[in-house]
Amino acid sequence: MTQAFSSLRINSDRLLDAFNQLALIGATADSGVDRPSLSEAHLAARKWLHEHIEASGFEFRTDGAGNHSAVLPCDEPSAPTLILGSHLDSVPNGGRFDGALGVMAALEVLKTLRENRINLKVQIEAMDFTDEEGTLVGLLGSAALAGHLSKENLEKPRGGRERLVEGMMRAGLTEAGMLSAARKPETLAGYLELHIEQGKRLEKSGTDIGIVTAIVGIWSYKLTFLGKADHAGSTAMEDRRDASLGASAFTLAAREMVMRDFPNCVVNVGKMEFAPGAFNIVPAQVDVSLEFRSPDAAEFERLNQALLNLAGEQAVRFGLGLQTEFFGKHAPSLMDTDVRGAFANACDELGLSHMPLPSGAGHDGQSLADLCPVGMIFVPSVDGASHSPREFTKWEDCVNGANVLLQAALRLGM
Ligand code: HGY
Ligand code: MN
Ligand code: MN
Repeated sequence: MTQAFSSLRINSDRLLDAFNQLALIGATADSGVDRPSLSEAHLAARKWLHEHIEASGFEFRTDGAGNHSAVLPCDEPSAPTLILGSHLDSVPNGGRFDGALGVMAALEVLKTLRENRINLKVQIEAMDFTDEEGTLVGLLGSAALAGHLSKENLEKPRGGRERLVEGMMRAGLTEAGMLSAARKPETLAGYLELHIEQGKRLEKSGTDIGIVTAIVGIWSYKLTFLGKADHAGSTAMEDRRDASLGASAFTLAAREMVMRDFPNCVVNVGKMEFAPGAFNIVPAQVDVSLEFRSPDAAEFERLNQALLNLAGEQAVRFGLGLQTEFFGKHAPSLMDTDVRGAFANACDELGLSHMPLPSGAGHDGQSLADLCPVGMIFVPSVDGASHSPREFTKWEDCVNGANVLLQAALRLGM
């Protein structure tokens, strides 16, 4: 990369202005955002992004999966594309930095490259991927772009088929469109993402930038514990087949087992739905939303079997039936060493401290890691908070991340 560009920096005020405008869309009272994928709020954010991209003078692009992007072409029309991106959808009642910072920083990099008339060897694209958070399917847009999305994923989405269909209708998307959004690997030069860490390691160590080494794999299930509805007052305790007992005992036992036997994995029960669901009815059915994560592909089979065995044991213990529905898996993926090197080199150039970090969060890069070189950087999360309105990253750290993204794009794109 020519030395001339090593002093190039993004425009912090312009990035902050765009970031703050976006944060108003779907904003919650406590400075978070509530923009589940393809919800009205998320589509309003996408409408704003579309208008902002065109008002900024870039070509706007969207595909069958609803991914939105700005394109800065290079002189060679047949050159591959370097994608910089993240996602504008949020978890319910989430934070305003998760995903949004990466999309806006990517767009700011394009603005900086263009106003400095820098012609790269690659097209460069700033991307907002659909449903990164998995309130519908999970990594939906990036999986579609990578050609990994299956009909099965759309027929049995972890967020429920009805919600997916409603979202697709709202957004004007079709299954056929989603399943035909794949890009040819040879058209992709790589994928870079700036993201908040969503943990405490950078803050605790006083490090400016995390250079991601690997992204964790994620498997999801719905476990259904089946008992018998009965009168909550007149049914003797010993006569009850109470589905809540199996669900609760499983949740506690799963946590203990993972902490004891799978120390580098995590397990989460994010939701329990009781039916019929009334004060005075013994629960007949409890649906448990189960997710578990490991950085090691081989470990998943062992963890999967151990958790299903545990669910079966708790069902038997309380005289319950058990049904399991598997919602698919995202494999763990290693980040590209050359991309990691470009990030490290950029940090050194910028005088920013950095450390290698595995990601306990899933990200769109894991959809693309088998197609092209993928890399991610993290910036510190205050108190490690994320997936909560408490999510916060200091603006100076956001700017640092955007400048590392810019300098890495120059190194990889020249
Ligand atoms: O759930 C995750 O790991 C990410 O925030 N989608
Ligand atoms: Mn995210
Ligand atoms: Mn997230």
